[in-house]
Amino acid sequence: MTSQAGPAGGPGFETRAIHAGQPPDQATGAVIPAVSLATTFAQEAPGKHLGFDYARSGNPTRASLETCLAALEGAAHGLAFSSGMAAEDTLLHCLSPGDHVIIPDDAYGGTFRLIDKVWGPLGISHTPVRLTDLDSVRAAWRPDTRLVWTETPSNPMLLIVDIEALADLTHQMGGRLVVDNTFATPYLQQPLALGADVVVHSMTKYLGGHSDVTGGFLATDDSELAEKLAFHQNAVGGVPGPMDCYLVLRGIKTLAVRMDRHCSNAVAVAEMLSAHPAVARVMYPGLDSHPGHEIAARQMRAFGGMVSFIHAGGEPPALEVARSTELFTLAESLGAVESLIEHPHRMTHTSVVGSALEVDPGLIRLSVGIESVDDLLADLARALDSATYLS
Ligand code: P1T
Repeated sequence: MTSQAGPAGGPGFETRAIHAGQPPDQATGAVIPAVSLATTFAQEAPGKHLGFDYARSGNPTRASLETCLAALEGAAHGLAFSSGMAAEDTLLHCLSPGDHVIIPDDAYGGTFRLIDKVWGPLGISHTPVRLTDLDSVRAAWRPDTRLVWTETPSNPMLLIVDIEALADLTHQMGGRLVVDNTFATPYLQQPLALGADVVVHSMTKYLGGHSDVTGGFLATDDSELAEKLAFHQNAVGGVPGPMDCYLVLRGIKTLAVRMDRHCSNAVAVAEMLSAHPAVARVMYPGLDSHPGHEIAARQMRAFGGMVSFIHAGGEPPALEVARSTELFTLAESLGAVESLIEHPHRMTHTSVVGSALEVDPGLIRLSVGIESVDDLLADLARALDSATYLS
């Protein structure tokens, strides 16, 4: 895979990942940013300071991260949060009671819970829509619709939404398009360049990359919206601590090389699963059989490290497979160097049970790590071969 040139011939992706927002420290020469623990900053006169006054409002380590990740998304503005959910919540604060949001019919369970259970009672309504079908988006549009929220690839069905086409439609209708880019990362896909208005991340996943930090991010080119978001970021206060910012900055430095390996391992896993008799259906955008394959090939550099599949025998053997792998650890979350396996219906997506987003109980989701691919394939084959199923 080739390096990605920067905006207008500027530094490439990998160079920005390592250097943007983090030049050597002028006072000491330190080549990595300091973890700046101060909660408050000396002022020369009231209101006159060196750019930071109080750590909730801003902190040098957070500023490095915000500059770096905004540069990777090709965004004019970036804001970091204590979790993906805190980022999403801050964005939703920019709506008003009476506003309506079109949401995907496949999305992270926590996103649905936030919109449905937290913002619903506060006057924000929503309609779940299959966003691969633009006619359904048109049909769901209401005069009070303000946002279309999408994930692509989506969690956990790995649906692919045509960002450019959805952005065009959203803008024609007078709304804004939000893309959760957690599964793809800016290395594989840059939604703002395709017309999206806001990018959301759970930094807990590929950006951190090592299952040791929780964080969230918003990126946008819209200065007016960025100002509102910064107001809410400070007023609500769901900000990351300096050590968390440092850990994400460190993770981002290796994002490109990690993603290359996640992607190649995931292709091998998806191909192996496709040929296994215990597997009814494999969802991986890199497979020719995936309905979004062509769109993914157009809007993504490669197809990502997430693979989902439905066990031919339904839930009982799916549960057996999930608990019997050895290298793939049974756990929620995704995007780190180690491989994870989970059962969305009983784990990450319990909050969507009974809604339009409910997932098949025979579904298993894999976060394919960067271990030796032969070991991963053998681990999965062993678990699938030993689980009983009815063909
Ligand atoms: O966990 P947190 O950092 O708050 O991020 C929430 C979030 C937002 N968007 C997407 C697409 C996500 O997948 C998540 C979190 N997802 C999991 C924990 C999971 O296992 O799917």
